[in-house]
Amino acid sequence: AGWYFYSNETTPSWKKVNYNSVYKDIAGLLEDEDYDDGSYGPVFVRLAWHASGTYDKKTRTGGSDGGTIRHTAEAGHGANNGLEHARDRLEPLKKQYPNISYADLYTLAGVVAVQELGGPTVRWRPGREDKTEADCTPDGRLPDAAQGADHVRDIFYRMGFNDQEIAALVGAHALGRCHTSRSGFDGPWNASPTSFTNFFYTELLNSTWVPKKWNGPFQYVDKESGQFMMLPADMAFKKDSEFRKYVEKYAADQDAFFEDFAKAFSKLLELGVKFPEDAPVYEFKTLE
Ligand code: HIF
Repeated sequence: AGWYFYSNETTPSWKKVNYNSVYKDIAGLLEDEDYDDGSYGPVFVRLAWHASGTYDKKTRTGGSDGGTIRHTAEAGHGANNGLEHARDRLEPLKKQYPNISYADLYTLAGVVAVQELGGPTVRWRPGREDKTEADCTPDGRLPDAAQGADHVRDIFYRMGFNDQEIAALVGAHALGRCHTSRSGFDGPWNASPTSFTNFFYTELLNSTWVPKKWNGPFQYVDKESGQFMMLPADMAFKKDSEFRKYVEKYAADQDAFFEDFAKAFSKLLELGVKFPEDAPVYEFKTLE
């Protein structure tokens, strides 16, 4: 006795965090009347997804584990433009809860945003560990919005999703907007970009989409008002008959969309993550 060099502290850092409390504090960061449509929720969802969507099932590389999206090497990928707004907004919480990993913080922020903007409960587990800049994935793993169904399938099959799951995920484009300063595209998908709804599907099917007349990248706007948009990759879900089956289902049945989205989004946030065996599954209660 007495010769142990290492500390006898054995509790891993992920166990020292009160995740219910982090959930509430992230929820408190959502609203800001000076940002976009008044909410950081949409960009939190995009951060969680871009942190996770680099996963490659063949090489078992990428994914949210490691929190590598915070490093300049990965943050600087073109697809990640604008995500500094989300990371900067969350940074004070990393100071407040030094034991949470960035990887857990960013994925949890996506869960909080989905739930607090009116979406389904998304099962989430803690225990991701942060890695170094050397673990960043190469550029090119996230989808290119200018392309169609074949490309969307290539990207999401690489992660291990099937057509039904891909079609369920894409409903998240009910949230937020495109920014010319980030992706080059412009506008929100519908009139309620801070509410999680099945409007992506209803708008896609029910509006007439015409090419936007402008000098920017090719995209669609709704013919009637010209205020709402679809990316070429979004339009693939209307044109491709296999995807369209699910689009029709989710447009008609919001509950089915919520249930399938929750499963697919939870799976996305866990791709490639080696969770500690005793990591509990959280189903956070939405506030109010
Ligand atoms: Fe997006 N997505 N996404 N996306 N995305 C953008 C914005 C958001 C694709 C491209 C874009 C998903 C899939 C795909 C969100 C969530 C998800 C933008 C605009 C582009 C170009 C960025 C900007 O200019 O600010 C493509 C090609 C995808 C494959 C089909 C996911 C399913 C829908 C996985 C997903 O969850 C959210 C939320 C936004 C809004 C961000 C904001 O700042 O408002």
